[in-house]
Amino acid sequence: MQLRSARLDELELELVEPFETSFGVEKRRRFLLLRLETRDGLEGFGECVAALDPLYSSETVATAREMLVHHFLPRLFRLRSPGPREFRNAVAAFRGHRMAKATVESALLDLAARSRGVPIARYLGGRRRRVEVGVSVGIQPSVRLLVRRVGAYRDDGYGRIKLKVRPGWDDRPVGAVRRAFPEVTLWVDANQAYPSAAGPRIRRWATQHRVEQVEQPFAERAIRAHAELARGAPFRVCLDESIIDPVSLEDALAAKAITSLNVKVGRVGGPLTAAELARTARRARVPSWIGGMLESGIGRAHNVQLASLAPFTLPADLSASDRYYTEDLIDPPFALGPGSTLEVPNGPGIGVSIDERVLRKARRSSRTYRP
Ligand code: OSB
Ligand code: MG
Repeated sequence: MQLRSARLDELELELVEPFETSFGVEKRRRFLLLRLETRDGLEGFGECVAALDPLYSSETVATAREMLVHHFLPRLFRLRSPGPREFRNAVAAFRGHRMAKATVESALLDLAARSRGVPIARYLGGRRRRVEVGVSVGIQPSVRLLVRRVGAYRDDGYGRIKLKVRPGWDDRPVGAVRRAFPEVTLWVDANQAYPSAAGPRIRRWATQHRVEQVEQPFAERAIRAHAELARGAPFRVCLDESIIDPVSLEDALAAKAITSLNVKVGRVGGPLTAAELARTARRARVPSWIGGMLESGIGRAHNVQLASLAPFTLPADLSASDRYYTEDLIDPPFALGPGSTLEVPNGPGIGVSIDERVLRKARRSSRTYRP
């Protein structure tokens, strides 16, 4: 396989409604899309999950572009056989910038699967034809609107609800949702918003409202605080931002600070590492699931393919296209199926077709690079 070009588009998509977390409100997503083209006309896509502002992580659209253009694409163009493993090895010495690295590795994985004519799921050994999913519900203007929002998602068919929480938006809204929906599977995600000393209070309301999983309540490096919360808790303690590579996972496992692993391809530097981390967690009897970053259908198709792998046993943060965007970049869009599932697309590579019309409308800039 020989590369002909790498096109880097900057896109903007309007969210159907603002998504508020402990770190900010997002009304639209601005992101990079990498399209690799081979000499024989195959195309592979990689969506970069870095946002405009360094709030979820230190990477941004601008830092990702800088790394891609000046470091990662030049390394890619020097590979004799450009595959996901070869690329991962070629950039292993570069520190950080995992979201930018993951963009290239994902596009190469798409190409590798397409060149064999199989979906990524089959290429990696994934067996599931549908993956179980849930929905992540942002902080709302009021408790009443939150209960209404959750009710609408329940009516759509989502079986597992994840509520974004932060100090001041926890006990009361979570309790109201629990009372309105006594049987729903409830998770919460704080994106590091609590001081380590808040553990006992979190434990009290999470237990009282039968929360099944508490995700990243404390700072990325607060491994001891997460371990204290997990000890004897009637809920799982899930780590998201804390787990960025195999070493951080090994340390969290050894410290008993993690009882559920949120795997995001961008956060860990690529799909190969993402799959490896889930296998490591499974050996320690810690379940994994695929997290989301409000991806377009392209990034989501990558995630759905990966979620078909055996170690991903908990419902993913991957929802139907209409939960995120009025017009998605793929055709047909993702729709929620029976039992709160998304179908694993079975075309080659990511398995879905790009809607070039929507993509053109979303495009804010475009540059093409050649070997
Ligand atoms: O922490 O899981 C998170 C979105 C942006 C940044 C961080 C997170 C999220 C989500 C969205 O929860 C989940 C989704 O894409 O459906
Ligand atoms: Mg999270």
